[in-house]
Amino acid sequence: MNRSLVLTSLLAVTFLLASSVALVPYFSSNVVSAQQDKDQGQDQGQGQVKHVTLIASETQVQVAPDNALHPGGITYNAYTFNGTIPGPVISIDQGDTLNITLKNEGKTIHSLDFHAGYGPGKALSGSVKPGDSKTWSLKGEFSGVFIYHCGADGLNGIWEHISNGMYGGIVVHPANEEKAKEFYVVFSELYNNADKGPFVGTNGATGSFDIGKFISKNPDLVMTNGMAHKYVPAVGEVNKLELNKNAELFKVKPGELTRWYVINAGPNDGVSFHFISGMITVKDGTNQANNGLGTQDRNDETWWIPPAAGSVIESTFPDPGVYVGVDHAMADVVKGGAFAVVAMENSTATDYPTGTCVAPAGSESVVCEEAAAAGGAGTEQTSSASEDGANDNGNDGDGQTEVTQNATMLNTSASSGNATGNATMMTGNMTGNMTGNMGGNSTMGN
Ligand SMILES: [Cu+2]
Repeated sequence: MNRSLVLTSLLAVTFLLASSVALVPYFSSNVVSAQQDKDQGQDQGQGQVKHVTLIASETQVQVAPDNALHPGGITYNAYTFNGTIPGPVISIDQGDTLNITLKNEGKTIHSLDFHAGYGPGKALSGSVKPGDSKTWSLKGEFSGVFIYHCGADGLNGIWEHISNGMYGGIVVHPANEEKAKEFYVVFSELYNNADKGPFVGTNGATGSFDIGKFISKNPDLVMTNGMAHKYVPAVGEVNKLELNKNAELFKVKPGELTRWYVINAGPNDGVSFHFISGMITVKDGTNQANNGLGTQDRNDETWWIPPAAGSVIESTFPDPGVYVGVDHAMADVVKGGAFAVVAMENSTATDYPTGTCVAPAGSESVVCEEAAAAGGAGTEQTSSASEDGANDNGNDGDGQTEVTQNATMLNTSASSGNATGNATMMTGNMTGNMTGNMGGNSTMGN
């Protein structure tokens, strides 16, 4: 399939990254309790026993930034795991046993359904009443990335609980995985009874689930990691439309292998996953011959991810500049389903947008700790040509994601990993006038 006229026109779009990258505060309560059960240790060479706690609750979250499309921004009465949409990405190695505790701190019945395995009482928690908790075990037999989601009360209301934000990803690393910079991206739809549509928004109201919009499959927003246009500062090379002045960006080194654990939570529509200016290789399912991820598709353009599915997408971004991951269904781009990727020489191994880092293969922890380690060591990264500073958060050794700051800093770079190593401020500084146009005439800050 050749690139369409629509894509050609999109290729001409420049994402102006003039605004510095400040933190999006909505992950601030993304708390994961996780530890390895060291006393149990190795299970006869069959992998390790690891543990994760997910806390179900009802939480108000911001789901769209304040921009022309959504004046005043949009907040929503969400249902969440660990306080955020999506829930945290949980990472284990193939053969590991994952002990899961689901604590219900909400006011309604919740539950959990893991697609990474099967069996009643294994993949499914069963209903967990408010105030209760439940612990059970799942064996990571098959590598890949899989969704987990709430199943409500024995499926009664599952449609609303998923729509409201109760989903996340579990990564099962294969034994022979190639090293890559890895990211967690979850696409999903939102059906909001307070949302009056583009350029109107909610007039300050906080919305809730809209069953009518849901049945007619007409979402107001398509979100990446819980927010529309979360990672898209602006579109337009000549006529600029600012979409998110606080957008964090995905940063990579030109030419490095990147691996994207892309989940489509749906709940109704698929994702036509594509990198503008990029190509993708899809690895998913298990290749029995080498016990690794099976390669489904190589050097292709767009990959269909149906609702309630995840795909492992690999790509390299050969030249400095801006690339854009999209749900290539154009209505879904307008509704928010896109994210900017910047290939820049001074990208670091730990400059992840908040909440997108995945614990690598062989990690002791089920959540990402890499960024914290780098921050604690006082890692500093500076772009000499930068006008604006950008600050990311890190994960500390307890597996708790902590937003360390939310301020934009001009003409500075900073690293302030503190003594306990739980404050990482990687600066991925972008030039104030960095334009990465899709024709390869990118101006980079290096
Ligand atoms: Cu639920």
